[in-house]
Amino acid sequence: MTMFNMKHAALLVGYLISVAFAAPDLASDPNVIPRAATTFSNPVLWEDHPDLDVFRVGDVFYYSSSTFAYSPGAPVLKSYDLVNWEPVSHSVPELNFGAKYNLNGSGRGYVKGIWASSLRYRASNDMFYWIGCVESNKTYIWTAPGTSAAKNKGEVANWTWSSHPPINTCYYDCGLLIDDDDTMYVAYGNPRIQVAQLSPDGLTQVKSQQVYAPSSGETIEGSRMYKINGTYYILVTKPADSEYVLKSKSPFGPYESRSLVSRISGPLASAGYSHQGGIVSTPDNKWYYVAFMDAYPGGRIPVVAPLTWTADGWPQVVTDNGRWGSTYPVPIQSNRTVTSPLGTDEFKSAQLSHEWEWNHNPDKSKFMLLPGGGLVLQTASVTTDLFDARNTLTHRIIGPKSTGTFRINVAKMQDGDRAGAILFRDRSAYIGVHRDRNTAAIVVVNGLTMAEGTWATAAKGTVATRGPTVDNGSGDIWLRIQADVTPAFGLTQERTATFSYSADGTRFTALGSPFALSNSWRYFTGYRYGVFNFGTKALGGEVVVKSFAMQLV
Ligand SMILES: *[C@@H]1O[C@H](CO)[C@@H](O)[C@H](O)[C@H]1NC(C)=O
Ligand SMILES: *[C@@H]1O[C@H](CO)[C@@H](O)[C@H](O)[C@H]1NC(C)=O
Ligand SMILES: *[C@@H]1O[C@H](CO)[C@@H](O)[C@H](O)[C@H]1NC(C)=O
Ligand SMILES: *[C@@H]1O[C@H](CO)[C@@H](O)[C@H](O)[C@H]1NC(C)=O
Ligand SMILES: *[C@@H]1O[C@H](CO)[C@@H](O)[C@H](O)[C@H]1NC(C)=O
Ligand SMILES: CC(=O)N[C@H]1CO[C@H](CO)[C@@H](O)[C@@H]1O
Repeated sequence: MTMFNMKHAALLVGYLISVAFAAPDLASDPNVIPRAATTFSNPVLWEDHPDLDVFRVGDVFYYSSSTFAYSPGAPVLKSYDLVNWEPVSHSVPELNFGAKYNLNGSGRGYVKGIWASSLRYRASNDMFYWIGCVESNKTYIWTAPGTSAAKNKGEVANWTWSSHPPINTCYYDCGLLIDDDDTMYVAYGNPRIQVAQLSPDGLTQVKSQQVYAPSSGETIEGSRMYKINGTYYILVTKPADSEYVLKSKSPFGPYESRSLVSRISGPLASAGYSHQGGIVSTPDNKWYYVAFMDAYPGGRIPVVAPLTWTADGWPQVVTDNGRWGSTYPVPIQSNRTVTSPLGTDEFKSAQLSHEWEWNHNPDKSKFMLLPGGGLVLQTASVTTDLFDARNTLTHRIIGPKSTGTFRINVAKMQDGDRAGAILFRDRSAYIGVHRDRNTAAIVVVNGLTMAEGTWATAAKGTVATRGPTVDNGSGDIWLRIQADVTPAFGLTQERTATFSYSADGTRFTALGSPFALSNSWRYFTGYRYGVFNFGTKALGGEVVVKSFAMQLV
């Protein structure tokens, strides 16, 4: 690995492919996403982006996903072709759901926070609306005004989000619809589906009523609401294996129901069924279903398939002999592209990119981006429990197999500080640096676990392997995790991750034994790469995260 900026290199290569077609050696590089292909492969973005809501403004597709206690929450992804996606904003810049989301003494929010929520654009007031129920009590609303999206064919120059007073009822798993006449509706509920009509400003409820209940007594949820050619549709999922379409002439029903997919196999082996999702059309009126599939240990990842419509207005998924296709023709041949998730981030912008989310709301006084590049992480908590430490910064893992490499300067760590690169989830392990008195040693720690269900810390982890000391010269150390997040449902053998370190960024030395990745879905969020720094004795120490590189292997 070199410190050459791979992200820009990948972009440049992508552009060359799109205009000139690829030289064979470039086309075979797994880190270059081909831009001018005529087919795409599923999953479209092998990253954990569950509970998706997808829609289009002009030429731009948008995708919102759920993030639980990670902060900022509810990333907004952008695409020109439904295949290549880049996070460009977060609808919830700070989790304003209560003190526990700060992780500083009032409990913690792991697995709570943002579940299935909804994002739509309202052209009449040029505003994006995000809405989501948190902890079964309240529905939170954030809006981004003044985006000029309608005027600029979907492009948004300025995402500035502000919060509004919550609605004091839970729109569980909600889906927004902005009707042709500009009335706003929300479909929600489990297992009975309700539709609420909102006030003209979209910020309070006018009325709400039940519109559908499954006769079978099945659990259904994950509502997504549409109006297409004068007909109302609500898509709902039966977790975690099917999707139904509800259809009516009125937003308040009565709704008829049909299956869209039921236990459809493919496109990946040893994964769950593609199910919960939404539908979206291209400017030339071709329709697509974007669903997610459970693919633990990686999380829930998006897959795309074309739709056709019956003469009486029911959507049908185009399958590959009954299976979800591994490949389909690309929805749109666009000469515009988005930034690849692969490559190196040297933290050179004034703000963190939207690839990053903290484990909870961060202590903003304890990190800063340096003008010349680099992220300073001062210790923000004194604790012996990493799950209690503030300011752990996480990044989704791209699958099926990738490396995440942090270059960290540890010269200013203090006695008792712990910093490093973690595989962050409810069953975690890390390669890091433990500074005790004058010695900073490289260690692999495993066995950090939260108790399933309560998410209280069950074990704080132990040093499994001790490596060399690092206090050499500049104090830069490269810490690498290589993770295999290929889905492994029903397999007795768990996927593993390995750890290595380097003093020069080129020659890496493995440390510790492979760490087995949990396939359980209960924590919902899949494994992430993360970087952390906390004190066990006192505040005052710091590390500088100089770069993070993610590469497929
Ligand atoms: C973005 O929009 C916000 C709110 O409308 C405004 O305060 C801010 O100045 C805008 N920023 C830019 C760069 O236009
Ligand atoms: C909606 O109506 C238009 C015009 O009649 C038609 O071309 C299109 O196929 C219809 N779309 C759907 C999803 O039924
Ligand atoms: C991209 O396509 C658009 C519309 O087809 C065209 O106007 C534009 O010139 C193209 N841009 C490039 C860089 O090829
Ligand atoms: C917890 O963190 C938040 C946000 O950083 C801050 O406003 C609040 O004062 C902190 N509370 C305590 C008890 O430190
Ligand atoms: C630091 O120097 C010591 C002593 O020369 C050496 O044993 C150790 O491997 C070095 N650490 C790294 C990370 O290179
Ligand atoms: C955060 C919060 O207020 N949670 C409450 C939501 O409602 C349930 C029961 O209705 C309470 O138990 C929670 O404390």
